[in-house]
Amino acid sequence: MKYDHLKQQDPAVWEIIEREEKRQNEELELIASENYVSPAVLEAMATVLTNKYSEGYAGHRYYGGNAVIDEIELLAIERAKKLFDAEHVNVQPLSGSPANASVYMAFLNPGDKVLGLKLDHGGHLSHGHKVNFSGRLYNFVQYGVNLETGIIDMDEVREIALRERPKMIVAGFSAYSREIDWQKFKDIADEIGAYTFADIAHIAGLIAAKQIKNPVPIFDVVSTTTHKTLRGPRGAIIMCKEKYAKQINSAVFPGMQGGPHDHITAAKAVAFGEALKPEFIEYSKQIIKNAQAMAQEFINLGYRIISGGTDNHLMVLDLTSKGTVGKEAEKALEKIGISISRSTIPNDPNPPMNPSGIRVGTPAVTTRGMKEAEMKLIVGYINEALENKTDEGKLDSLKKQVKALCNKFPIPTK
Ligand code: DSN
Repeated sequence: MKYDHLKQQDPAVWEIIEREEKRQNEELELIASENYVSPAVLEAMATVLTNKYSEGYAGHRYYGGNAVIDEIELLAIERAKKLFDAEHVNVQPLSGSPANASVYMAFLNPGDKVLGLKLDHGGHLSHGHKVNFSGRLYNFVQYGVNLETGIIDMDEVREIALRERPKMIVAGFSAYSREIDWQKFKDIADEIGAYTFADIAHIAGLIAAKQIKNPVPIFDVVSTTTHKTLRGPRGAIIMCKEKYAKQINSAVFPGMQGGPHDHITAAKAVAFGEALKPEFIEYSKQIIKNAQAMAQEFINLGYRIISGGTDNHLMVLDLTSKGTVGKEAEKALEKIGISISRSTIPNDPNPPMNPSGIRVGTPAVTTRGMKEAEMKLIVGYINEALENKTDEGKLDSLKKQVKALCNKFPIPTK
């Protein structure tokens, strides 16, 4: 990108951004929650819409001059409704955790009981971890995956739900590679009269492209970030049944947030427009094919994948049998130009800062146009780096190979 004014006025900031752009171009992004937005999404984010305050909703703002902003917000809503088959959409949440905080605020009182997936089994901090606002404000009880299969044990979910009788059940994850049985969650919730809340942040793009089942028509409320598989700007949306529209809107504003970020709303609209195109379906199919090819190659090389494979864009690798841990692996891979995130494995004996596993995902490399053959190469680089993590010469040569691969698959700029 050209940032002419920035370069001239503030070379210090410009130079840092240039270096990050270079890093992104020359390195491989395997962090499952990251992606590369299109130039159109980037352009929408850098517009004069950032100048506006628009607390409230279309037609009912607390500031004047919002007629044009109303149009962009309504367009984003209309596209999101179409994409997810949603009755009501709020496009104002600033990011995933504030979106989830708004959902809890809309349906719960502090102290209410909620059932969510444990963090070290693939859940998210905002699904009830004790250090997070969710675990501090609400009384979370947690379910996990079966330790043998690595798959969510729906019998256990039901057993806990019947015993604890939570007011809300949360389904969704940050590090889980299998399809979720939304209907089963709904059936369990119906048995006890609980609200159903799905956090589809990771898989929203795959759902929009109809490659993974959609909880929106089934669940009471669904949140998602917009920047992961959905490939939009950093932000979030909340979708719900029409009957909950008012309480969701009030929870987002004035409950949780002030003015929405209108430039980001515009970029969300652009991303939703892109996701409505047939090419996005092909992209999403390839994300999954790439993840499955990657998983198979890891298995071929003797890695244990939690749940034994993947149905989506990510997988969690247990590095125990490879004699290493998350932090060490992250460092070695950083040296060869591959970014991954450390990840806990179910019932991890190691602490979250240095857990036993890593999480890898394919949304970003798929955006670059890479396919199954490249996934095999990448797994080979990862394996060699982990097996030679103290051999600087070897790591250096791998770094060159990673860079050469990146040069063959530039980040799309058109
Ligand atoms: N930080 C995101 C992830 O990596 O999954 C979730 O918030």
